Amino acid sequence: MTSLPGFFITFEGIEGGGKTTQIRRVADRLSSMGVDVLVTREPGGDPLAESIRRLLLDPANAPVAPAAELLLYAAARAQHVARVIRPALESGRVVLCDRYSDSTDAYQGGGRGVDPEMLRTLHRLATGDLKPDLTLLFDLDPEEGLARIGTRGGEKDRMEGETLAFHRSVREAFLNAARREPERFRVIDARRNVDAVTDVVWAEVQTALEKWKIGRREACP
Ligand code: T5A
Repeated sequence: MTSLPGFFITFEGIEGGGKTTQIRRVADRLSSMGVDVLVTREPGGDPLAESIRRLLLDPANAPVAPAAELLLYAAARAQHVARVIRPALESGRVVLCDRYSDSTDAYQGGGRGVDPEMLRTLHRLATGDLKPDLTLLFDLDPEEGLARIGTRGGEKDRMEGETLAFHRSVREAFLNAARREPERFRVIDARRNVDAVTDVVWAEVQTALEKWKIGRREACP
């Protein structure tokens, strides 16, 4: 949990879980209520980090050595946290981030088999141990998620082109993370239709923000 004045929510899950759709809906609702909200994403969210994103997702760059992949995701995050996320939280904004360090644990840890201790060290370096206040994990079968991505058309990016076994390991790693930190994670059943998912997501966000506002009032009566 961050000790900064703002509130940090991350949206996580396998490909096609619907994070991007839901983050936009939450941002629209919060903005219409007058909440100062920042929407951002990983890898990306800053010009340098967006350049790294293009390198990472370009299928023409396959195969990428696992260590190179890990370090590029970490480099993008270090820049994003320092230049975008931390300043926004310091100024009291609500930050909605499409993927964050749990994606590294799931994809590079669960998917590629990078040692968890190594991941913890890199997170400390890249984020200064900045953790989300709330993480919404959009969970569904990878076959279904990849089928959704397929209906969008266009070329698959480098990660989407990984095997089904890889995506299954990633999903399992996300679910394990949620089991380890139940106070931070909320697992959302992403198989439901978009509006039904929004209802659940919105309820979770409202509850978390209410607690945050009460905490702020108690800190500065
Ligand atoms: N990565 C990322 C790492 O390996 N390590 C890291 O540290 C980080 C940060 C990022 C890639 O990088 C990897 C993970 C990823 O592979 P990306 O383009 O950001 O790449 O990929 P995603 O985050 O997976 O984003 P997508 O936009 O592709 O997928 P979303 O956000 O899960 O889904 P969304 O909302 O775009 O929806 C996908 C499709 O499904 C439909 C939508 O209309 C859309 O067509 N849809 C639904 N259909 C039916 N029912 C619902 N409930 C639906 N919700 C959405």
